[in-house]
Amino acid sequence: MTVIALLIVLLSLLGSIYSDFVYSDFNVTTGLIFNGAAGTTACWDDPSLRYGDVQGRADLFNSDVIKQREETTDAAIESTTETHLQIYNTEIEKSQAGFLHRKGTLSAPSRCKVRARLTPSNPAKVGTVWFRNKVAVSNGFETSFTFQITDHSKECTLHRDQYFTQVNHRTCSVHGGDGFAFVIQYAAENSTDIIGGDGGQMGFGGIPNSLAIAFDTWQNPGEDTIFTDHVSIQSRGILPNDALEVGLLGQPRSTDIADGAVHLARIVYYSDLRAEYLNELVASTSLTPYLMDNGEQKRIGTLVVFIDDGIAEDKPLLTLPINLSLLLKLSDDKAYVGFTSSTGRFFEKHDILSWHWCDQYPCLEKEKSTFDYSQESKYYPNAKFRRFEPGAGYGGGDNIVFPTKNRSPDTEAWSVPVEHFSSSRTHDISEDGISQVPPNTFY
Ligand SMILES: [Ca+2]
Repeated sequence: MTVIALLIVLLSLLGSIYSDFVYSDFNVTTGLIFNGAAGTTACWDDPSLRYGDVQGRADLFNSDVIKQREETTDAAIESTTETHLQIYNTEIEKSQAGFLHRKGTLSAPSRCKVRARLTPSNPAKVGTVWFRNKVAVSNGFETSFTFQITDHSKECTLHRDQYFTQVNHRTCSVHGGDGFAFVIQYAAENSTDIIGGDGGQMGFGGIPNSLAIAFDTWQNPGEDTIFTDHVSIQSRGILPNDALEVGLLGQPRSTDIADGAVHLARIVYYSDLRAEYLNELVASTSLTPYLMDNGEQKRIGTLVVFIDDGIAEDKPLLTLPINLSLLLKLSDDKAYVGFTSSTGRFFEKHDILSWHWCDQYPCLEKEKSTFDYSQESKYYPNAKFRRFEPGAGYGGGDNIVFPTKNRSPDTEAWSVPVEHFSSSRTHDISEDGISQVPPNTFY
């Protein structure tokens, strides 16, 4: 047995130092903590799915019209904001499209596999979802997730003369905000209830000792340098994070985020410098303090963000050389990971459809190119999918042995309680979490 083979055996025996989990959907939320406006949704109101108070929390749809009025010496302007319906796309795009209008937006699907909805389509909401246990980050990790942004707000403006007698013109712009982020934070021990600021802060601004990979859908005037949807990396080290220019590390990169399509993102942190990705380098002088080794074991690493086709092609959207062990002050190299999002004056639904986390390299090498967009979240073949069989057992049948409080559409929850995790996962589930039927929802 070679030294390397021996090392691999030893590492596999020490498997409990690693974390590896997959949520192929969010029907079961064991291990997750939902805060603020965040919740799970099946995209329709199904009472049989209500096994926790986070289910349906973020389904809100802003049908109330928010009115604003401005008057100048020669004109009166009335604007209204509400959730846009896809059926009116053509009408707006033909004759009324105004400044900032985003073409071809989608309404949320009317049915879906249970997903995590970070914000509803409502103004000034903030939601966060954290994995309840700390996971190892500074020695390298990989995470993939699918997301979809729908139900944008629409602002329509009516321009009249100052006496309100004559309509000069009317314009409408469909464009929601503000975006969401994948966030690594160790604000404090057990800081899995933390929520950042709303609006342009995307739910992580204000969280200290954090790093965010932000998927920004709204250009904040004077702050965001890119006019279109973009991805940026935001951190102020141990200081409270900022989602605007103050917290920007490197340069943002433009990519479609809020066009209504399902997108797949993959974020990898290598614990060394990866020369093959340095063409996509976005470093700037703000990084200088973190561009160094921190002793023999903590060398400068490479944070790489891929999206959609770039994953299969191994072409990053952006690459940032950084030493996480210098940037963040962690406990045993571990931090909390999860998603944050917020809305402001304009709003949209920010949904995470699936999520895989791995800090044991190699992770998804085999699977990374098999994502099926028509199936949305089936990018991880090792994940076992739950199925719904009404009338056959728990959640649908006439078996009264099982408690009704935690009703779930899953019919085999008691026999395979951890099936939503990858087959290699053996830890990080609380003792009572494994034995409960179905597994407990932490929130
Ligand atoms: Ca922004």
